[in-house]
Amino acid sequence: MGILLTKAIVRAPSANFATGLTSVDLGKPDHNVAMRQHATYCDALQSCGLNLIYLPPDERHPDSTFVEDTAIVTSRGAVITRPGAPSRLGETNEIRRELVKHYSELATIVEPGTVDGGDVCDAGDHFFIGISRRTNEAGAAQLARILERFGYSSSLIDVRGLSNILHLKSGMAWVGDNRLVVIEALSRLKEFFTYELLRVNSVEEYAANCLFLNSRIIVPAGFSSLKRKLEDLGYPTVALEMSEFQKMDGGLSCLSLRF
Ligand code: CIR
Repeated sequence: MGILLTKAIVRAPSANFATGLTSVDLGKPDHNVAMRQHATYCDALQSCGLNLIYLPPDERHPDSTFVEDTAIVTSRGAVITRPGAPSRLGETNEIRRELVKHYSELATIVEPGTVDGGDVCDAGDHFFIGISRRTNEAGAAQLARILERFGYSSSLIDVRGLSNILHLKSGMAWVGDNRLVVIEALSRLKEFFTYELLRVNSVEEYAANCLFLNSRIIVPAGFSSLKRKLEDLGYPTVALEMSEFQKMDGGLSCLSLRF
């Protein structure tokens, strides 16, 4: 089991959300549909017991709905990241203003380090930190030292040669106990040898970014094999439409900071 989560920070997509970064070719997102999907996402977090903190949409930063990338929030302290995409650097200012209200221990990733929260997978007392197109070695090393100060161990996983995923968590999720959901490309890593792996088949890779919240699992809609696998293991699941966020390279975890 994981620690009980009680709060989440969310931020609805800004009107210019479609001008954000993307590496996939799935068409332009529709802002109204994205707003509806975001609202349903917020309802689902609430139904898992979280109280939501809503930040206002931010047109200066079209990717700012993906709040997860701006901080690492743990039960012992938080870390403001330094996002790897230059257009996203300014997103951390308002996240810092919010997080100081909740944390006395607030660390910061500094130059030349870069870290996107999407590369950081919290697996209880251990963290997996991805080195990716967004998180560099310097940032990963800084984060590992900060987490150690908080009393957590970590391992670094270079995903650049493994797959073309944007972030480590585009290809994996921790679902409590000793279980990880993983895409095939990550399934042979020595760092995962001691875990029970729930493999996601190649047509369902997007669903690897699922969200374990107070014993339920939120999955993206339309990926029935993973959903069934999780239900067979006894997890209650909630499926959410994520099409408009998928078009912008975003998954379920990206849309909130949960603590
Ligand atoms: C970006 O490229 O930064 C955004 N369009 C998507 C960020 C997704 N975030 C995440 O996976 N944690």
